[in-house]
Amino acid sequence: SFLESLKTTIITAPFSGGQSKSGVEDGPKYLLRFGLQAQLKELGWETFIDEPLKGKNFEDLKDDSTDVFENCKHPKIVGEATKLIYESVKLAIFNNTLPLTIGGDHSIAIGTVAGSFTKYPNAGLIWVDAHADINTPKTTISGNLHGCPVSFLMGLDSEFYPPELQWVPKVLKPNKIVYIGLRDVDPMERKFLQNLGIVAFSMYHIDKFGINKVIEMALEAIDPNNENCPIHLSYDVDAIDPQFVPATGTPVHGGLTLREGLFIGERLAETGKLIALDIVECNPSLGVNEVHIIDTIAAGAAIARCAMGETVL
Ligand code: 4U7
Ligand code: MN
Ligand code: MN
Ligand code: MN
Repeated sequence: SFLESLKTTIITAPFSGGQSKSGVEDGPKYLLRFGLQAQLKELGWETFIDEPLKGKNFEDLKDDSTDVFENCKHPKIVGEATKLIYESVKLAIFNNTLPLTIGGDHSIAIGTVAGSFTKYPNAGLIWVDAHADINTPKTTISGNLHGCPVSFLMGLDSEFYPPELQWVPKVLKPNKIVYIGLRDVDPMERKFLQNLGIVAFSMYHIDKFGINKVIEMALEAIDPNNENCPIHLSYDVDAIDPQFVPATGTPVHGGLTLREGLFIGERLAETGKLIALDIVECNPSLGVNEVHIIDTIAAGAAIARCAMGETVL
């Protein structure tokens, strides 16, 4: 195992500037209120909390109509928030703790992956999501940067980057990321996946092979020569079907069952290779009723617990 002992830093990332809906910044507060920290302690983890965005008011800055670059929305605040998260993840990981970053929208993964790969350059990234999040400032239609984190980490179309995001180290090679759960991929994103030969398992593959086999293939893809590569898991809760996880910004039907979603975590815990974990896109404001909110937050917390060693027996 890469960790000497069970120590985790819960990094709160209450940030919504990577997309237009408000409420996703409350994800961390709800996950903590739900008891995530105590649950991890129960599993034997010594827990620390870091709040890199404390005292910042990124919500108000979302109204700044000058914070645009081409059709990219809010590059200044995304650049500033992700840089702070990057520093926090680096600190946590160099202090031999597992950074568990709770979002917030998925743009924060610019910071988390840049941070973890700084310590572990040969790591593999498992991206669990309905979406590929590999648009670039040039290809994005929505202009929402939560649909772009992977491209920044790879340096795709880097001549089109807003100045505030030019600090991002290009740490990710196409053969070191694998997707699980895809079902809503934009045409230009599909081109990137094809041209770069990125391994991706869509819902079709999960139906065809089953989730266990898909994870085995995913692990093999990022570490074909069995070199004990560390793993960063970036988990967008919208990978799971909206019937289980309704309170999220970009829900897409036809997703993972809750059990499939949790099995991914359980199986990765079993490898002992996890070095960083992100849980993103829980948006309590988008629950139509209280049950929607509880289901979504409970699923987010359960993913974290499973990936961090919770077992039934
Ligand atoms: B998420 C989208 F067009 N591809 O770029 C885009 F479909 O972090 C969605 O996975 C992005 O939730 C979804 O806006 C980002 C869209
Ligand atoms: Mn998504
Ligand atoms: Mn995502
Ligand atoms: Mn989303």
